[in-house]
Amino acid sequence: MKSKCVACLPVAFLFLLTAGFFRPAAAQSPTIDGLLDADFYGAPLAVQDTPTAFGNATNGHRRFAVQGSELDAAYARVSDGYLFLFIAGNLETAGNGVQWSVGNMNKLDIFVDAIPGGQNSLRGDNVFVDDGALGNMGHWDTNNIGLRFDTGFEADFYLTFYNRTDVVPYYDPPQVEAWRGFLYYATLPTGGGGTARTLGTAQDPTHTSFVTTFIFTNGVKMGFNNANTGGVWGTGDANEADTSLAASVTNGLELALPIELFADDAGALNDTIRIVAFVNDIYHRSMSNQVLGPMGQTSGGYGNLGDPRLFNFAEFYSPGDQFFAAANPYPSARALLAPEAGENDAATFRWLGSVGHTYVLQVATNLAGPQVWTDAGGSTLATGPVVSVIATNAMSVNFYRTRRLD
Ligand SMILES: [Ca+2]
Ligand SMILES: [Ca+2]
Ligand SMILES: [Ca+2]
Repeated sequence: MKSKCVACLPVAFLFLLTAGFFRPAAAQSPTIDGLLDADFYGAPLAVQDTPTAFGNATNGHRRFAVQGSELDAAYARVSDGYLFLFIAGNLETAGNGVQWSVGNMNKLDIFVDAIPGGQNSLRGDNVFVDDGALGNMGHWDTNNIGLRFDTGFEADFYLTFYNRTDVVPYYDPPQVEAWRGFLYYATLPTGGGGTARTLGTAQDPTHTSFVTTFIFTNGVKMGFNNANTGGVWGTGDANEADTSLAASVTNGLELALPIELFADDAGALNDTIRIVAFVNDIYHRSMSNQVLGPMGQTSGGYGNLGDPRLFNFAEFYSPGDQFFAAANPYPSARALLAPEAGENDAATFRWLGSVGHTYVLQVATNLAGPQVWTDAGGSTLATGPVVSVIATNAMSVNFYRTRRLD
């Protein structure tokens, strides 16, 4: 196969940056189902070392975790335009007392540091999301005493997830509890404000049939398996100090998040994406001791972290880093990926794009003089972060560029 040439042109939309090499195969992706793809994710980036003071669930249902939340391990990998995130553990489901206990509506809070700037201490004027989550964790006076992260961790983005039931009509019994999951997102600009989105509401077709992969807006996908009964024990359990099972948990929350969600306005991202995750209460006002990276609490000193506005991950009582880091191979959420060679002089061109927008690949045979660009195919709607277009007759003398049409 001849080497193909790809042009680098300052078009108003995207640049082609590569210079003529082909990748052998598409990057692998995990199945987004809430079960750990160990081969894909590799070793955990953080492992829990502290028993849960928010209760130890023992019922083992795929959706409903009764009376307990724990975060056992964190896995993350950036590939194919996504940040794939797997948080092993379980999150207490707030039932309605029909089939499932009323319980607590625990919430999983996730902060992401992926671009320069951001908030090392949460401001009080961030965007309203999930009934005021950020305001409840942010500054409450001029002394800057909102939730503080470890030194150097400046959060740029926020995600929160929780699960509960709705009571819905059925025939026998006449009412059942149907599971619901909610995922929200917000930006955390250095100067406050920001924007918020509901990424998705997860809902199974019936109370006995379960969706493997929830397809949300913005290209986000979610899998959730809440059946963990292993991992860390609860505080007060006879074997509470035994955290050796945390790394073996393979159930949890799995997210495929287009990296565009973590880019700046120009599409740029840091080469390392840092993440802190912890379990909070329904109002985001009372943090558990389930944090990744872990709190390192020792026997006799177990305890929840309390009001986030008064908590500081950089203090002596929070030793080590309460975050984990994933390498990011994409300098931009608009990056060109290496094209793939096909048969008969065809080539597949791939680039990162915005889900829901339409692109076209254009070709020119000569960059000297007046440039004539023609469409190398039809328009393509981005349904995921990687846009893929096959060009036929992709001669080595051709130059390609991509254009966003909307
Ligand atoms: Ca999986
Ligand atoms: Ca940052
Ligand atoms: Ca710390």
